[in-house]
Amino acid sequence: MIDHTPPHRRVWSGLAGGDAQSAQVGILGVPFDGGTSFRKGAAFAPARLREITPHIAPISEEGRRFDALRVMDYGDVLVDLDWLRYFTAVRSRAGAVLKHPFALFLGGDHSVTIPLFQAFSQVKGGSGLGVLHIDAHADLMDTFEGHRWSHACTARRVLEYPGVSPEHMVFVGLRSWLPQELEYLSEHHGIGVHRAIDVYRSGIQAVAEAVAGQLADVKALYVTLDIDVLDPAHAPGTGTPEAAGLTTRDVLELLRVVFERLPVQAMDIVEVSPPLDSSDITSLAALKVIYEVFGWLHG
Ligand SMILES: [Mn+2]
Repeated sequence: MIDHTPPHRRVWSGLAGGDAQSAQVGILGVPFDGGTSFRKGAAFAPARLREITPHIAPISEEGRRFDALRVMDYGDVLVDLDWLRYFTAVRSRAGAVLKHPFALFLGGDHSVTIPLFQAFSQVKGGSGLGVLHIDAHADLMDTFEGHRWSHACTARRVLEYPGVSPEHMVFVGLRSWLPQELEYLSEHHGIGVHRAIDVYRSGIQAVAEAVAGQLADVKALYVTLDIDVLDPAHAPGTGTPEAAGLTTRDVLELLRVVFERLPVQAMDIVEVSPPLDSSDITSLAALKVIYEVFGWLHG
């Protein structure tokens, strides 16, 4: 049968395919939600996000076309019930994706950032790595519910990898805490913290400037975007929603500055839970961010 589907009606709006070597963006799905503490469903995100892409044109919100951008989708790391074996596979599969100038990872719950960042740290090597953690939660627990890989431990594990110093770790959007996280932050200085209330009071532009200033000398930046940083009005489909959050516009304006000024080489979007979503609002918010990032990468 001859396929008459026009390119923009294909997965990733026709941007995928072609020569793998020359693709500017590598994509990997990590459909795992075994690290959640409350409601699950993030394992369904990579499939749902891809499924919606044929309905989005490769044009930025400002009207810039990026249909010449090439992306290479490496599919998903299929779930394995052995957690250690799974994270080992994620780390290894992420290695190839990180060879592209930009790597995009689709979670999964936030625990998947643990092996993804480990791969980032191995591939990019040395020192001078930066992390921008955009989230309602700090994820700074040493262990949670008996495990060091809970999605409440992500940032704590990331800070243990070589190459990341506390002053190159910045949080934006925090508004929910556990006592041990506050203790950790009071004992470890240098980490950047911009709470949701700071964004509300100072405005996202001021916060974005502060973030870009603090991370100005990093060699390679990893952005981890937990969709629950958004107010539940903007992203209801997530496992641990927190009221009084950021708008999708806030996140776009923050990332616009970050992508303009800093060497972002990888980003993950985690905690989108399609079964908990309403009318795909949360998946569409994630895709809005992804497609604007595509536009910025294309220049
Ligand atoms: Mn979170």
